[in-house]
Amino acid sequence: MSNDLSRRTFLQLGAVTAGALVVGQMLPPAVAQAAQDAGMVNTQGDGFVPSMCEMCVWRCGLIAKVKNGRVVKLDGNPDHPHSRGHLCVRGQSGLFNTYDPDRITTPLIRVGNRGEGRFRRASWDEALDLTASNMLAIREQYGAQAMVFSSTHNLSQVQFENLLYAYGSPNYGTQRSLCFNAMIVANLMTYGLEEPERIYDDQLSYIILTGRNLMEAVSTSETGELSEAIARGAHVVYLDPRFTKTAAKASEWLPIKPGTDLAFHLALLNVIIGEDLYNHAFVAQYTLGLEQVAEEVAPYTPEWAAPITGIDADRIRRIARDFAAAAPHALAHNGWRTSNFVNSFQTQRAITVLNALVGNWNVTLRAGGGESSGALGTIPQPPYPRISAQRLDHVPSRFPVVPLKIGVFQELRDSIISGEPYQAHGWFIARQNPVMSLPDRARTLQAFEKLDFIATVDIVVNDTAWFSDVILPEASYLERYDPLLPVGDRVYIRQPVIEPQGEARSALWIYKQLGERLGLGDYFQYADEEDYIRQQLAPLGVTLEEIRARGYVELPPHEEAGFNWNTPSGKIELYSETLDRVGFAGVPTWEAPPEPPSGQFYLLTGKVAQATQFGTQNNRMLHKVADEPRLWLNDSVAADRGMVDGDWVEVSSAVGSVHIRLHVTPAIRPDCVYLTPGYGHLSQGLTTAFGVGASDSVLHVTYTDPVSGSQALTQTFVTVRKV
Ligand SMILES: Nc1nc2c(c(=O)[nH]1)N[C@H]1C(S)=C(S)[C@@H](COP(=O)(O)OP(=O)(O)OC[C@H]3O[C@@H](n4cnc5c(=O)[nH]c(N)nc54)[C@H](O)[C@@H]3O)O[C@H]1N2
Ligand SMILES: Nc1nc2c(c(=O)[nH]1)N[C@H]1C(S)=C(S)[C@@H](COP(=O)(O)OP(=O)(O)OC[C@H]3O[C@@H](n4cnc5c(=O)[nH]c(N)nc54)[C@H](O)[C@@H]3O)O[C@H]1N2
Ligand code: SF4
Ligand SMILES: [Mo]
Repeated sequence: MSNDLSRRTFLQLGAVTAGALVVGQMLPPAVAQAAQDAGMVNTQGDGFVPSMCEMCVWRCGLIAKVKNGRVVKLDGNPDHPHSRGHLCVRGQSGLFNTYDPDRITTPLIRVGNRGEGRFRRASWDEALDLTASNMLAIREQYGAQAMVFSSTHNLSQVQFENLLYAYGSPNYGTQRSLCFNAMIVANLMTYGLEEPERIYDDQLSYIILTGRNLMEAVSTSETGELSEAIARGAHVVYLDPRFTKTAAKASEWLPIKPGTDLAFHLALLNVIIGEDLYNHAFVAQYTLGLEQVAEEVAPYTPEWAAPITGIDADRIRRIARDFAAAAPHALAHNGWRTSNFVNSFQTQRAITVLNALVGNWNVTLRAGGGESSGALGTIPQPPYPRISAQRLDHVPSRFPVVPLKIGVFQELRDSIISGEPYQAHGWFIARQNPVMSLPDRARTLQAFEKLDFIATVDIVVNDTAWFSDVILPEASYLERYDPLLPVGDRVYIRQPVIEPQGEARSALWIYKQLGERLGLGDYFQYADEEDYIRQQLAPLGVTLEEIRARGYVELPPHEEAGFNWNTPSGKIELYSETLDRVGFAGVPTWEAPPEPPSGQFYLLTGKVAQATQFGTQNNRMLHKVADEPRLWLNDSVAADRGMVDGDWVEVSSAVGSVHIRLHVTPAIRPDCVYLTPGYGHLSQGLTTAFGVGASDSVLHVTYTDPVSGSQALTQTFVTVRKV
């Protein structure tokens, strides 16, 4: 396209988009060319490009300000329902991840021993050939099942899954069992859907948050909606052993004893059923199993729950009555990373049943909006080979109600160590840091020792890459295309706003190259990233240029399919025969969580607003604004033990110990300590984060909820000793 023509196109576009988009000619050639093709050109060399954030999985819409080929500012896109014009502190600081001096700019191949961190630069051809030849050798010698694949939720995951299923391995590790399996499996068993959508409308007046720290563990749109509800005067009950920023905003903070949220919710059910406060019409029409629940919860009175939870019986009774009175404008929030104890599935079931009993469906909860990804084109591919090998994470044999796509990651790791039911030999890891995110870091490293080959796809040498044989550098989210993302009635694009650093390439490109070398080229029928997106857009009759210019396009209106509860009975299953049949309780039931022996503490983990998981501590801007990570210890306990703020302590669990300084505070229960996750990195390739703080993953013992497969992090008990 000639410059003239593209300038004309820009002028036309400017008229319809109110001049929102202008990308400069001084951009690097490939980006400038693409920008010109999309008609986003001006002569000053400055521009604003719409795309999507990836500093966490929420994917807010952003507008990148680009100057002379560099991103100089990131802002929220008002045209995106997640960001609504706002980016959180991590999103605003995202350019420091892209411009991290520790970015890997060429493929790396290990030269020293694993864990020594000695690598040499390699060409893409060499690194991809080496990866493919190892994967082929493993498949030939031991079968495809000997190769493990793992990745955390991201937009190119669809092609990651394509690679793994085409290769033929059943072994897939996702972050979900480390995150929200308990919530998802409970929703599936009760409503037949993974996660209901929450509605914070003007009338929502009562919210119970069970450890959902929305003010710090941010999901921009929902955090905003909660703030608005609080401003409107909604009553918020917040259960957390720790006084978080959400506790500070709540109407009441209940510093519940860890692991006893189940007892609290069972007592709410007891009052609501016992005092006949439930929604008869809704329960009769849509649910089954009230009698069984009523029988089960009869003994779980507030007086029963009070000594277990540490919350007064009167208060529990009042909350139950007020919640029911506010219904249907009342929401018991499922929580998200609800992997605290092996009874977390039961807690989640109790919450799902509570919501159903008060009939708040289609008022505060609704079945997800049914995004019409079906309207997008798909990339043609042959069918996958049949996979008959057993899975190393024991799904479904030991975890019959856990969906295969979700899995139980920590079990997969442990089977690599045990070599049972067979020995794994290779691990391909993308966009994930299991060395930090799985409990018991020493065990994860032990698993690595069992493997002949480890390859990682990342943007820096994260802790997992540090132990890998090959590291493949992905272009950052500001430097690449990903598959399109439908959100509601629109589809959004992530597009390169700058050139990649060095030779970094998109995951779409990396998986295709690898697929071709594995003889799986038929599964990757796209010429390049732009061709991939054009194939997705084809049925919409929209061009790549149009979506690049606006950041999104509308999807055609789709017919609302009549909604049915996708359970075996077609009703909300307060009692689940499915659970009963496989030997689990059919209704929510009390399971007492273990308690720390005298002198030990529950170890709490929990997000902070300025970091995402284990992947942003090396961001120099976020590093500047972060507090020094310290161990929270209750002030009266510290005084009893002769400890003061700033003391160095040794924290020890059954599996590890770390040194850290104390933060002495009244903001935590006396029987708990809290450590910020994401610090104590092993990789010296992270020059900003290395040496800062300590890792709670070193301390976490691996416990797994037998129903949902969730890890149970708060079930780790520690001693604290002054050093
Ligand atoms: N800034 C930021 N935001 C994020 C993320 C991030 O890394 N950083 N990550 C995103 C992701 S992937 C997720 S899953 C969500 C997670 O968001 P949340 O579900 O809010 O999870 P956490 O912050 O891990 O833990 C919340 C709280 O649980 C408390 N807790 C521990 N044990 C118990 C218990 O037994 N009972 C109760 N009631 N509380 C307990 C902890 O003290 C902690 O304050 O956040 C998302 N948002
Ligand atoms: N102790 C403890 N353990 C936990 C939790 C906790 O609170 N405490 N939280 C749990 C939860 S809720 C979750 S969801 C999991 C998360 O566990 P993981 O998914 O393993 O952790 P992340 O830090 O999200 O890993 C993301 C990786 O992606 C890399 N990355 C960033 N951008 C890109 C990119 O553009 N391309 C590629 N290829 N890589 C990129 C980062 O460098 C980082 O290494 O951890 C769980 N484990
Ligand atoms: S919540 Fe923050 S980090 Fe996550 S996508 Fe939105 S702006 Fe980015
Ligand atoms: Mo998560």
